[in-house]
Amino acid sequence: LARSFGKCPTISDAAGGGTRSHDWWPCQLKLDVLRQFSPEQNPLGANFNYATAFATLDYKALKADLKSLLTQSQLWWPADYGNYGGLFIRLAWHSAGTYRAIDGRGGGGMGQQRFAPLNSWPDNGNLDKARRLLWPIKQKYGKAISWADLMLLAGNVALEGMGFPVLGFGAGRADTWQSDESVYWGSETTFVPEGNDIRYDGSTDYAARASKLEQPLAATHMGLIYVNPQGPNGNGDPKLSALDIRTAFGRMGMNDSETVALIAGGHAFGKAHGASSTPVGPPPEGAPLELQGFGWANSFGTGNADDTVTSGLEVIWSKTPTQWSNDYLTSLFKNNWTLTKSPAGAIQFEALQSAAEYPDPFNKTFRRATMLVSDLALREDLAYGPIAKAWSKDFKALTTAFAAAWFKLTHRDIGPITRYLGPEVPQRQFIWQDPLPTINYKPITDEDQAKLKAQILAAPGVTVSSLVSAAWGSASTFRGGDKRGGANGARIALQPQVSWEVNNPKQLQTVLAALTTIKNAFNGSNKNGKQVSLADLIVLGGNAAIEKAAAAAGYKKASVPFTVGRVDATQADTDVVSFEYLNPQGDGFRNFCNTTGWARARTEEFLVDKAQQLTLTAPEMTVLVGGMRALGANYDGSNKGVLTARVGTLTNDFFANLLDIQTVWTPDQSGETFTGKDRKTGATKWTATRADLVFGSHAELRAIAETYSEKGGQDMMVDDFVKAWAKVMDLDRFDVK
Ligand code: HEB
Repeated sequence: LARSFGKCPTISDAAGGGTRSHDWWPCQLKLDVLRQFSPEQNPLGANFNYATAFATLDYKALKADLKSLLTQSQLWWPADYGNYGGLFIRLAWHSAGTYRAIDGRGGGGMGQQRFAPLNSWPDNGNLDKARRLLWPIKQKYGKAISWADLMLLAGNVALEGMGFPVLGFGAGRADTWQSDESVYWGSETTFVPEGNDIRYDGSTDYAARASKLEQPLAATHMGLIYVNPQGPNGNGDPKLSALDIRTAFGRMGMNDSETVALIAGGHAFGKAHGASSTPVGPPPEGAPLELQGFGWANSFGTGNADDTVTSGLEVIWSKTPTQWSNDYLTSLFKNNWTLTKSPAGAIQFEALQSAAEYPDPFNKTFRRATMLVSDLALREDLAYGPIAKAWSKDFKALTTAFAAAWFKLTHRDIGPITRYLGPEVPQRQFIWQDPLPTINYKPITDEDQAKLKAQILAAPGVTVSSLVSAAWGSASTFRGGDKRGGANGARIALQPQVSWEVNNPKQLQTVLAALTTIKNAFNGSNKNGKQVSLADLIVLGGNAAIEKAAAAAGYKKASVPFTVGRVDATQADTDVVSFEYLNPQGDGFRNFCNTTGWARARTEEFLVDKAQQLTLTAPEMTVLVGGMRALGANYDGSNKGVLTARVGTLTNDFFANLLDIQTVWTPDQSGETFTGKDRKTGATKWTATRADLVFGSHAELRAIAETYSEKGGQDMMVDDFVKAWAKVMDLDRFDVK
C-alpha cells in the first residue's frame, strides 16, 4: 500500500518523470529543503524588496476595497447572509493556524495556503473560493500587497466589518513561489477522516494519547489545521475533544484562555456547510485542468449557496452570524445539547428543545441552535468551562481576550517587531514578540571593535573554541520559520538558553563572565555616550576567534564582517516556556544530538533540519561544519569529527582527512559514533559522528566536500566560511536589513 501511495497512474517520460532516486532509495538524506525559495524561482526577481513595494501601497484604499468586497455577493459563489466575513476569517485563521511553536514552521508568514498540500487539505475545503474572491483586489494592487498579507488582512477587515474591534495589523509577509517542503506534516498516507494516525503511534486511547502527539506536530490528524470537529476520530466526545484542543492549541503557543477566546471569537461568525452527503470532487491539486485550480466541485443542487458542502457539518452558531456578539457563548451554556447528524452525516450537536432562531443564510427560514463537538468542549472541559462561562456573561472581557489572541494568532510567525509594516501596527508590545529594548546609545566604531577584539582574545580562560561555540550558540537559535531567536538580545545569557546542554553551561559562563567584564569596563569609561552590548560582544568574540584561527592558517588579513548595533534583552522580557522551543534537538554544527524524544529522524537529518532553519544552502552547511570542526567548536569539547592535528586553525583538514582513502571507519553499537583507523597499521586516528561522516557518504555532500579539499580549496574554505558565518550572525538583524 505504501508503495502505491501517491503514484500517478499515468506514466510520464518527460523531464522529471519515471522512477526517481527517491523511489529506489527512499532513506536517502534529502537536501531539497536547502534549495528552496532561490531568487531565480521568484518571478519578481532577486532585487524585489517587499517592504519597498509595500511602501507604495494605498493601504486605506485597499482596506476600503476589501470592506466593500465583503458584501458584494458573486453569482458563482454567493455569500452566506450576503457577507463573506465568516469565510475570510476562516481563510485567515487557516492560513495562520498551521503554525507550530515547536519548530516555528507553518503559519501564515509565507502565503503557503496557495500551494499544495495546504491548498488541498480536506480542512481547507472551499478556501480556494475565498482566494479567488480576493483575486481582483490582489490584481489591482499587485506587488504592493503580498498574498500572504492579503489573506490575513482580509480576515481582519472581515472582523472590523462585522463590528469587532481588532488590535491592529502588521504587514510584511513576503510571498513564496513554491510549497515549503521543510514542514513535517506527518507520516500518514490518508487524510482525515480515514487517518491512520501514525502521529500517535497508532494508539486509539484518546485520553492517554492526546498529550503524546508526535513532535513537532500540532494538528491531531493529517489534513486538519488543528482538531477533528467531530471529536477525536469522530467519536463525538466533547471532553476528549478538549484534550486534543489543548494539545493542538498549546503546541501553537496558546494557553487555555487564549484557546477559548479564539474558538468563541471565531465561531461567533459564519456557519458550517454540510448540505448533502453527495461526495464532492477532488481537491484543487487533484482536480481536472478545466477547473482552473478550483477543487471540491459540488454536484448537489446548485453546488453552492444553501447547497454548499465544505466540512460536511451543518452548524449555525449565532443568531447574528455577521455581527460581533457573544450569542455563541450564551447559547453554549443556555441550551441542552443532543448529538445529531448533519445532512451529510457528520456528528454534531443540536439544541433540541430550543426555539428556531438561527437564520438560514439564504432562504429567510430559521433553525435551532447547533454546535460542533469541539465547541461543546469549551463547556465540558474543567479548565475551559469556567473561562467560557465567565465570558458568556462578560462580553467586554471576551472582546478584549479575542482581540489579543487573534492578533497573536495572525502575527506569531512574522518575527521581531521591526518587521511589522503599515499604519496599523499597535504601539503595545507583547511578550510573545520577544521584545528587545530600543537602542539609546552611540554604536562603537571600527577602532573600538579592534580594541575590544584584542581584549577578548587576551581575556583569561577563553579560547578560540569556546568563543566560536558561544557566538554560534547565540546566533544559531534563529529559525527561518518564525524568525524567532538569533544573537540580538543576548538571550544566551538568560534562562533558559544559558542552561541548555548544547551551550555547555560551564564553558559558556566563563566566556560570558569575561565578556561582561570587558563590557562593564568599556561602558563604565563612557566614551561620548558610546556603549557596547553583550550581544555585540558575543558575536565580536566569535569573529575575533575566527580571525585568529585564519591568521594561524596563514591568512593574516582575514576579516569577518560585523554588523554593530545589537541590544541586550531582559529576563522579564523573555518567555522561558516559549524560548524552550528553540532548544535544539540536534545541532550538528556543534556535534550535538539528543536522540531521545523525536527519534524518527537520524542525526544527519537533524543537521539538515537545523541548516534549513538557518536558511543555509548545502555548501554553506558544509563549509560551516568543516570549519567549526577545525576550530574545535563541539558543544562538549570532544574531539569527535575534529579531524585535524591543528585544532583552532581555520584549515580544510576536516575535508582532507575525511576523504583520505587511508582511513577505514567502523561504527560503534549505537551507530552514532565511528572510529577511523589507519588502513595499513590499524592504529586509531579519529572518531566521528554521523554528522561528520555524512559529508563523505552522501554523494552530493561529498561532491561539495571535495571542492574544499582539492587544489584551491583552502582559500575557498576561508572565504566561504567567513561569509557563511557572518550570514548566521546577522540572520536576525531585521533592524538593519
Ligand atoms: Fe472554525 C467554520 C471547525 C477553531 C473561525 N470551523 C468552521 C467549520 C468547522 C470548524 C468544521 C465549518 C467549515 C465549513 O464551512 O463547513 N474551528 C473548527 C474547529 C476548531 C475551530 C474544530 C478548533 C476547535 N474556527 C476556529 C478558530 C477560528 C475559527 C480558532 C477563528 C479564530 N470557523 C471559523 C469561522 C468559520 C468557521 C469564522 C465560518 C466560516 C464560514 O462562515 O464560511
